[in-house]
Amino acid sequence: MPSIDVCYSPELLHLYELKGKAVVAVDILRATSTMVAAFAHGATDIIPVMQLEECRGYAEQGCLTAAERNGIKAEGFDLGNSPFAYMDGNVKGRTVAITTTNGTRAIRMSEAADEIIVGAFLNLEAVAQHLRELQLDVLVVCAGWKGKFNLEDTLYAGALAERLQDDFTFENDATLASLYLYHAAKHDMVSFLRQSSHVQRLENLEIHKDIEFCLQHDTYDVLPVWKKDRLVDISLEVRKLES
Ligand code: 3SL
Repeated sequence: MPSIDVCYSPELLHLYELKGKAVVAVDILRATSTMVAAFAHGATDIIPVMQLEECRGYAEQGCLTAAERNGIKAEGFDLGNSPFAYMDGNVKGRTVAITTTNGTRAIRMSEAADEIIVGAFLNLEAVAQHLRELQLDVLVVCAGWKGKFNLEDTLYAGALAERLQDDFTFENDATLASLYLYHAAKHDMVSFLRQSSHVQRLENLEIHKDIEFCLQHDTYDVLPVWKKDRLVDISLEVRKLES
């Protein structure tokens, strides 16, 4: 049986072997939730980058550019990091280059893995089903906040562990702790997260509806996977093969 393990921060990645593994990169509030929403609303591919300047450069190649720092849309970019900004047909058929404080960093720091999948509660079952088929050991890489632990990404790791518990072994206590936290939180995640640092940060920016949206389970079946230098939605390929 393959295993599932959880890395609570990209700063801890040096403790893990990524080769031979599938990484699920997660930044529930809000980067990976927003990427999933962008694919669900027709984005063709997403280029996650670490630096603002690099991201800005993609405008010359005809990409939409998106940037967030400390929860706020960075000046001079087409889009910020709210999932609702990607829903009015504006990203359909477009490539989006995006940089965020933590989420895009977690993705790019995982490049040594055999596969990188973008996870969110919004596409939880699509990711779980893909991992059951892939049969690789899994490492959930939580984006955290500036190198530190956060609750919402840990809850996602617990939710994924719950979905996979019959088909995967738990590699260590990080997976168990995530699962126990998820059990404690899952019936009312909005309340459970009320005291958490990033929810408080976002509430100060008055984006409560983003928080509620990002905590919804199984809204979309998109499956963003890293291919060469960008993320693409491979659920489209799977659907083509099945039809
Ligand atoms: O840190 C990140 O990558 C962002 O998702 C943070 S925020 O939700 O846009 O504040």
